[in-house]
Amino acid sequence: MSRLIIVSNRLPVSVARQDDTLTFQPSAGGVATGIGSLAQPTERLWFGWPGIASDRLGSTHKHQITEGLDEHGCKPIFLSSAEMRDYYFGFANRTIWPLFHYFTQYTVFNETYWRAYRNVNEHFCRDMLPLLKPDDRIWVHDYQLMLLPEMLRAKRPDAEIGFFLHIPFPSFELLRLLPWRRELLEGMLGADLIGFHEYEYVRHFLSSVYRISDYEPHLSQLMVHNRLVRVDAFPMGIDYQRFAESSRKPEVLREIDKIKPNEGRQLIISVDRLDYTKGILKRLEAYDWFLKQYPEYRKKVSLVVVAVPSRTKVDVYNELREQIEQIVGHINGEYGTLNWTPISYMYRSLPFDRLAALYALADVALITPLRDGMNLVAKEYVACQQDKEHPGILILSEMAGAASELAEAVVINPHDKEAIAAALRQALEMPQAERLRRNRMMQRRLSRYTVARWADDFIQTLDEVKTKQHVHGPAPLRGERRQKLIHTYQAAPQRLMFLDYDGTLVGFVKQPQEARPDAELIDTLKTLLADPANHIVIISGRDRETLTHWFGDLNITLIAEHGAYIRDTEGDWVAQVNPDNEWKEMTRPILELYVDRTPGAFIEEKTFSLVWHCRRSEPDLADLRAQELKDALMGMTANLNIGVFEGAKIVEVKHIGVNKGQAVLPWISRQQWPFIFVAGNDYTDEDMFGVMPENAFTCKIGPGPSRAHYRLNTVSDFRTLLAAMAAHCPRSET
Ligand code: ADQ
Repeated sequence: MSRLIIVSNRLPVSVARQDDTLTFQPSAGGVATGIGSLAQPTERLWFGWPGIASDRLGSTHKHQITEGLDEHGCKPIFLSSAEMRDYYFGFANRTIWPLFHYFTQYTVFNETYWRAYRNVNEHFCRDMLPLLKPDDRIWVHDYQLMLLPEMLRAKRPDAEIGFFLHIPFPSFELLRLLPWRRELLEGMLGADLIGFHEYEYVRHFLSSVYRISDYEPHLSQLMVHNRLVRVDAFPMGIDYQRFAESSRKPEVLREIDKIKPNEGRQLIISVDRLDYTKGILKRLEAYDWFLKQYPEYRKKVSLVVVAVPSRTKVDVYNELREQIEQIVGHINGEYGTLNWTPISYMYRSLPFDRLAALYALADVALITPLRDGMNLVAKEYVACQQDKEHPGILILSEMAGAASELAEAVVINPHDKEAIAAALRQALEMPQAERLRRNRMMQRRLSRYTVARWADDFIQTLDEVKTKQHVHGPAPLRGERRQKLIHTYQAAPQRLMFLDYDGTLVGFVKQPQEARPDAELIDTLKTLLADPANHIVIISGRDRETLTHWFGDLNITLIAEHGAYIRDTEGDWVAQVNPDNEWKEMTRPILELYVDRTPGAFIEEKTFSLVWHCRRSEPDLADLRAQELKDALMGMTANLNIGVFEGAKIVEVKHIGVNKGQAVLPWISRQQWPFIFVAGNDYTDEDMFGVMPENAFTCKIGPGPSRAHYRLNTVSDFRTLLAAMAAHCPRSET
């Protein structure tokens, strides 16, 4: 059975050192609980930082830590204090965290932090590789390790890799601020399945991929170097049973007795890590406003604020702590009396029993993050409302991922102190039956989609993606297949090769005229042509002038405009159909209209076709306009001898008798070729693949469905293959 490999910044076991003694303390975080109760029990191995900087450890300690963690199924990634400073407190928590939570004012762009982040991701990759087995499933977690999926993929192309982001994914407008945005996206796209808490984040991610990378998502799926990648929402749940049943535990009941407020006073709680994203300051301001606006509630309510210390090595967190303490002091000073303190403040982590007691006792939970990937506290609080006599009610920020699942809470905008004050009043006054009704609906949902279901769902979907990847599509041209091709090439006394140009021999550029062949390509072609056994045809959508200019000096056959013109090795260009171009004058005004309406679009004119390009335009607008243009052209060309085709960022109107399939037929039927090789990357090349005899090696360059038998991922892969063929030519052997 395959193992499950979990990777996260921290291990679920904390290692502490007192003098020379090491202690290992397992912590039941959400992910660990979910994985621990997977429906399908699997062998597990967890990689992460053990919690002590490696420069404080000698080799004996490291050895002891490795052995101690082994018993918990964990493998340590030892990181030094400098690595933690720049990678974790630097790039992860001073760059990604604030930016992804829309706090641009706290976002630091620092090259040193970025380098450390990349290096630490590489460090994880390096340490993991020797311990991985071929059929392991790897699940990488969170914003500290966004580059890791691609790094692992580079070394293990067939690995099954999932990635889950626990924080929000921001809109493109935010992500574009980041100088390393492309690297982060490419890093995540190394995974087969990318999960987020909410569909909103899926949408943002796909829209950024569309705008920043070269991949085009379709309905939450995209092809990355011929690998199907799925992106989906998996809202993380909680261990519902544990929280729902907690108030029956004697330890929790004892805690409840200890902290119960005075009879008749309602208890409001606020529980979070001390983080600016949680909106604690705004919450306190709103409480202040509430006491001012509704003085009748003074002495009738108490607010307990629990703030868990967090990232104390980052300045803004310390500043925030001071500000919170000041405002707590101010409110208590302003409204407090001898026997009433409006706010009790605790800056610490609480043991489970105490936390569960607080949840159970509180009449209202005031959870108002300014941004939050999910927010599990809100779910835990709802799960703990099992007392039918005194059910509590949740007030929740609409900016928390949890808000879409907890719609029966009193949902507020965390920046609107009037609304929060009004919500507090509404919650405190809410009749018991209404509280019960709302909680019941939320509890039903939370008890179904628990953290175990979440983990199961993710793993199952990951398996499905992996299965789907293997089902169809051209086979990768590597290993034995590649050897067979080279072997057939070597053995053949006559060889015929059809090579498309753009996207096959050279990569795409924004301006078509800039894609001229480089010296290396010309050299490879010359080497191949020096072998009299080779007959090479460059077959392109380009016009005659361009092809003559680029390849006119070579002893090569050229086919221009998708087969409209052919130039044999030494002859002139010969037209293959009669040019009848009246249709151009009819369709040109429509194409021009769509150029005017689409900034960045332009028209390319060829003898037998007109092409509308939108590669330089804003992608959503370009898609919309391409569809509109296609519809408009279809309507008017229905009775003419022309067709309308949509390709990669183009709409082309062309003479119907002209296509690459027709153009190559005479060569194929000329003789029995022991070796035919055809390479192309887009829809026009499919016509060639379709007419080839069974023994031909047809090769699609890049992602997407194809009639070709084989696939290479990139232009550079294809050029490496051409160079390998050239290496067997007579000229290179001398
Ligand atoms: P966090 O930002 O840490 O998590 P949250 O989801 O609320 O936020 O999880 C906090 C956890 O800490 C809860 O399980 C809670 O029980 C515990 N906790 C809170 N206060 C505590 C206290 N005083 N003592 C002990 N434990 C306490 C990040 C993202 C979230 C996302 C989670 C999970 O920021 O948006 O929901 O990961 O993906």
